[in-house]
Amino acid sequence: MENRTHAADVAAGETATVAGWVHEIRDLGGIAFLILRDKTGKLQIKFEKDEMDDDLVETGLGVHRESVVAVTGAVEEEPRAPTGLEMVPDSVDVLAEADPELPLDPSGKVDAELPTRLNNRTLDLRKPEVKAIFEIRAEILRSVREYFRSVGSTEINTPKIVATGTEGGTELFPITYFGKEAFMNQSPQLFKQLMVGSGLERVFEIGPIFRAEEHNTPRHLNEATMIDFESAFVDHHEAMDVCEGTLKAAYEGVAENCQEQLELLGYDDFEAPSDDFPRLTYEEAIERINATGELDTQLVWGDDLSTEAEKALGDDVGGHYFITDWPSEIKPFYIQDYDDDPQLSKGFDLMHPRMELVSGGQREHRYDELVAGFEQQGLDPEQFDYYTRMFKYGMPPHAGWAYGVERLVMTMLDLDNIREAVLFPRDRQRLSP
Ligand code: ATP
Ligand code: AMO
Repeated sequence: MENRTHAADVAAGETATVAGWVHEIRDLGGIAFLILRDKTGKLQIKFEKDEMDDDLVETGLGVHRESVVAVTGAVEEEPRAPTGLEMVPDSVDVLAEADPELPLDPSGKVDAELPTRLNNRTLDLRKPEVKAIFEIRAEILRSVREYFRSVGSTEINTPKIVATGTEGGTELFPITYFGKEAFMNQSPQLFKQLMVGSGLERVFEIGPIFRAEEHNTPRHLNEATMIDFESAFVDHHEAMDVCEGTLKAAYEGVAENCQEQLELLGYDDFEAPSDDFPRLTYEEAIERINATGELDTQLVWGDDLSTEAEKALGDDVGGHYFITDWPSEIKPFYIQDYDDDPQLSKGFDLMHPRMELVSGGQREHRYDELVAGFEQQGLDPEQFDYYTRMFKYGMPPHAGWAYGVERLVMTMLDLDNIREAVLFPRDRQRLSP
């Protein structure tokens, strides 16, 4: 619609055409109002029944809620209207009639459970506070891309149909690929590493990953979006610097450009973290967790951190923090170990007090050590030949990491369930919409 004006942009004294959804019809007898809603807000359309053409009144007031209409009329100042402006219509076009039985009330007056909301996501996203989550998500991705550009990183896209897994064999979705076994990609890990040995040196990817997680939790999805980073000629500490910078850039972008959305979500004191994130070694982390006294059984060196342990430490630290120097055994084959202590790896995690946000580390770039690592983890290096082969031809020292976008959105906005941060979540029960 060429001549369309958004609700928030109409000005008193002008004639305009607005188009959107019928949010509500309020009939007070002689006078009635159609409240029109579009992506920018709402506008009151006034119908004075005795003074207006009957057909116009019938069309404007006879239409069901959530129908799509275009209205042309004069805009006037009206202090009693919610926005201080109202429109006196000359014409009302019904562009799409809505069924009077709605599966979900987009005005938000009637609450709906999450499954109903997800089954009717289109209607759910007509609610400004739901839409706000996705506007913020888009701002996070915009700020992150801009930050990556500022540190000289090139955006790449890697295959999502692959021959091997990287993050442990059990979480793969198998598919048939012209009669051969193939998988949906769990992580761009091996491809992004191959790129640091290419002329690109420093890369990032924002894309989907697929994990056949059996469990149903508020923080796991079967299809998630990852922000991956990998760079040649950096160690794990330099990679953590970029990781921290990325998170701060995301928060700063949202603080700067999403004021309206944050208000809708009830934040009046949203602040980007400014202090340096503490970097605890794994050993310090378990000591600190044990000292909280929150766990029934004390952790010993070599244990992975349970959800309870992560929570105890998160409460103790009180903000974002890194855990570095993990036991080699609980980190994947591609993470480099310390030469002087092979039990210890150069892997790290970035933690939010509520959960893990990022895994990363310095990578093993030496061919012989890499192949030995495969064997130690019971993997067949032959299967990964497409990857290991390139380590014979000049693979620089490198490090990198990956964020789960939904976990970033979820922790930033304090959402209870990760599904709130995805338009169309994929979980154990949900394959459509
Ligand atoms: P990722 O799987 O990507 O590494 P994550 O946060 O799920 O991210 P895990 O190592 O899988 O990391 O799990 C971290 C902690 O969460 C583990 O200690 C594990 O006990 C706990 N956890 C994993 N799955 C579940 C689950 N289904 N229910 C409760 N806790 C879980
Ligand atoms: P990892 O497996 O820890 O590391 O994944 C990185 C981050 O991705 C997010 N994430 C998920 N989010 C929602 N649902 C899931 N099922 C899910 N799985 C993972 C988490 C997690 O911290 N290749 C390494 C990264 C690297 O070393 O560069 C990897 O995939 O926020």
